[in-house]
Amino acid sequence: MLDKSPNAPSVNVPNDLAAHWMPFTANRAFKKQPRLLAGAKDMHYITVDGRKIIDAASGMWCTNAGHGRSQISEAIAKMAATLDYAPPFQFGIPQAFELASRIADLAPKGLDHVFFCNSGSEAADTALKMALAYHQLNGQGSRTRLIGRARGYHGVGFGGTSVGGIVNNRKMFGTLLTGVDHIPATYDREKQAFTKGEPEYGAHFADELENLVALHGANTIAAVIVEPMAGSTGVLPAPKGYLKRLREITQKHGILLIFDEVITGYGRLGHAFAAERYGVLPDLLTFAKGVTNGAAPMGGVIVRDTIHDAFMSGPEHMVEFTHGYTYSAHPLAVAAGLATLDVYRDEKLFERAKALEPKFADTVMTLKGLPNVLDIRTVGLTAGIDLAPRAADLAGKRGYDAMVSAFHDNDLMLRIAGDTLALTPPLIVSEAQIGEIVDKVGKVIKAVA
Ligand code: PXG
Repeated sequence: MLDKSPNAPSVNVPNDLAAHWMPFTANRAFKKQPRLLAGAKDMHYITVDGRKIIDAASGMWCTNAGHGRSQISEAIAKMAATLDYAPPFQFGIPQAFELASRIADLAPKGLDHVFFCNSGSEAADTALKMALAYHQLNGQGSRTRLIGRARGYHGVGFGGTSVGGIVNNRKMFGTLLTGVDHIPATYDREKQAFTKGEPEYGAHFADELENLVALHGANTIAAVIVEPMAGSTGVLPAPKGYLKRLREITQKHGILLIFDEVITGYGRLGHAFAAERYGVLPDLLTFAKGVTNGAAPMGGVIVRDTIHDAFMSGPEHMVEFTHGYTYSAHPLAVAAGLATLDVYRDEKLFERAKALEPKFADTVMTLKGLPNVLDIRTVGLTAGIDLAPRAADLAGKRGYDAMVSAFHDNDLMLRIAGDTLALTPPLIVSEAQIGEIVDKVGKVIKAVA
């Protein structure tokens, strides 16, 4: 507890961790044995006690170009000194228009307009609201249902939580949005275990959408939102042909398709966006994280012409889409975004991810056979490693122990989703560093056996 007695110092530093209620964190366990970071450069974090930790998580799927990129920090510093803040409603900054054009250029042809916000959660909620409003404008206001997918993650807003399909993230929060339904997850361990890349089995999971259409009526469904590769739930790559089939079914029924590319965007799967990898054009595409290399909060939605244009009607002095954030296209985030895209382009990092994918997959697969390893999945520069739970009533404990062992005993940062370890290193990772990471993960897996 914070000591608020009159004689206590006004801030109980450096060891009082009580005031900061940490997000998505086991607060009590953390505060008993904190994992505190002080710096970062390239592939490494530096802890407060000066240890160098190899980052197998890109922070949190953010720093695709690695840490401490001076081009990005200098752009932020310059912008901070020049233009601290500019109102994004009814005013704008030239650089925001430039960034939007460059993002639209990176996106598949047909996705041409960019709406900025500050996070993946805001991007998901923005896309869902756009879908609902689009149908209203289009004379199809009965289309109000939103469809997500089991094991999907779309952030923590009420919209994203509602369409999300990770049960633990939903069950504390009441009724959420009404009219939401979910298609099943695409994972079947018996048929897919130890697959590199997209599994052969599972395109038919998309057909479940037809059942929801039959149940609810196409004329009540506004949009379907999916991650091309489900990240937070433990790295579930889309089965071959799955996304194409989802596109065909949504198109047939006039349902909008939203790709949540908060994780898959900006090179993670070897392309600017996963939509390109799969040759599937969604109607809306959300991004965040990698757009600024994590150096400033930013998210956004890339939108098809037809949808954007539907809004551009009515009196010209009127706001066309009654939605936005005080910090939409914040100057510091815009500066970070432009510098980040320069780095991605100049260092050909998306191509690099693609070239490294086979080596990464092969190296991670060498962990097969270690104690408790039930499955390993890889796609792009990402891998999920399922460990068996310690016991039926101890779900997530082995995974948690692995994260702790990685950080404290093996100088490794990884992400966990329950008992699944997720590896998602910066795209600058070298082949030797892939080997080093996998070697450390092997040690961690043995340590928690
Ligand atoms: N959509 C997707 C697909 C995401 O992965 C969000 C939306 C929400 O983004 P914000 O910026 O609001 O957090 C995410 C976030 C993990 C992990 O360890 C993943 C995320 C966040 C935190 C941890 O897998 N993804």
